[in-house]
Amino acid sequence: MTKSILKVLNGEALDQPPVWLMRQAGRYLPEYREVRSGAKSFIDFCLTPDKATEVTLQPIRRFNFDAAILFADILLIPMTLGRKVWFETGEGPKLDPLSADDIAGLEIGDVEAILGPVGQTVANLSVALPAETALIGFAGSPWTVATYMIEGGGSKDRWNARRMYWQYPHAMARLLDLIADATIRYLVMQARAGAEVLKLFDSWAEGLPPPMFEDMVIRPTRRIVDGLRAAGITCPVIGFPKGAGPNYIGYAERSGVTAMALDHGLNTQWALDNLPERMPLQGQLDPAALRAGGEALDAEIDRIISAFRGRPHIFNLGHGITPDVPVAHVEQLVRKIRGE
Ligand code: 1CP
Repeated sequence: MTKSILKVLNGEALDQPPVWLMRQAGRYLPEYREVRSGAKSFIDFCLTPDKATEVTLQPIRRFNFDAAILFADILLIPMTLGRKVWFETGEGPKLDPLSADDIAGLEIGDVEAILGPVGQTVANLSVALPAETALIGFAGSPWTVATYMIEGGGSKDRWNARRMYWQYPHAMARLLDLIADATIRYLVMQARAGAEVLKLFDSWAEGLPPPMFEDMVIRPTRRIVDGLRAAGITCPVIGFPKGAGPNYIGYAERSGVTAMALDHGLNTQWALDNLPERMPLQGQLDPAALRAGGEALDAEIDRIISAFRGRPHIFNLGHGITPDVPVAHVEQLVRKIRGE
């Protein structure tokens, strides 16, 4: 039996799309909060295989999603470049901001040792998951990871990272290559441990002018996909250049990814008309519609399913599930998609 998500990623259009949700393991689940509260820190939580395995399995037990996504975070990679990362409660991720001068001194450390516990989590999951559930590994895309490294955390408009691209292009190119090369090793490790699909999150791909989108998003993504293929990894790769708008076209043509995740702001009809007909597409429910629930949620699910009918489509949100979503709304979504 081929898992439904793997069928779609192989180009099949199914009558009933497979479904999983970005950030499906997380604070909207009481059982997640329970495990989280027992962890020393968020990074420690990500690097404790038993805990990470448990919270990855929680949404599968409750909702029987068609895929599990490894519990980890895109901000583990800066640690392999010798940078400190910590999470402050209520404030999100913190890093020491990186200057152009700092970049010259960066080196890739022992990725397989530093992130070895994540490999162990993947190995645990590949044994523990039900036979029909696909296992998705992931990493942040180099541009998005670089924005957090340069800014020292989240930021409103990624000003320092954008400025560094224009002002210190060589430093920026070096940083993206280093992140990409560390990410290749990290994803190779995940694939060898049992991840069947790999996803690249480029959460800050929005608002970049064409040359920058090419250099900062498309090329580094291509470098990762080529590196994986050169290492013999054949898994499908889902790219998520969130907010890319019309830049999704060049991304589809040149990044080398197998499939693309679409954010909820992208016009569905435009996507169907402009993106390759055979390319599997994932998305694109507004997380706020899931929060709202009720008839509006049902109607929006119907719209999305009908729009993508006849095309290879995986149902998902256009961005991560929010902590305020009632569990009952997720149950409603799964029932609706499965016609139960
Ligand atoms: O205290 C908590 O429980 C923190 C919440 C949380 C969770 C559940 C964070 C902090 N990370 C995660 C897990 C996580 N992050 C996963 C696990 C698997 C799943 O999806 O269930 C994944 C895939 C991510 C990816 C991630 N982390 C992204 C890309 C996707 C997206 O949402 O855009 C980004 C940008 C991050 C950084 C991050 N991690 C956590 C926070 C608060 C942030 C900052 C987000 C921001 O800057 O707005």
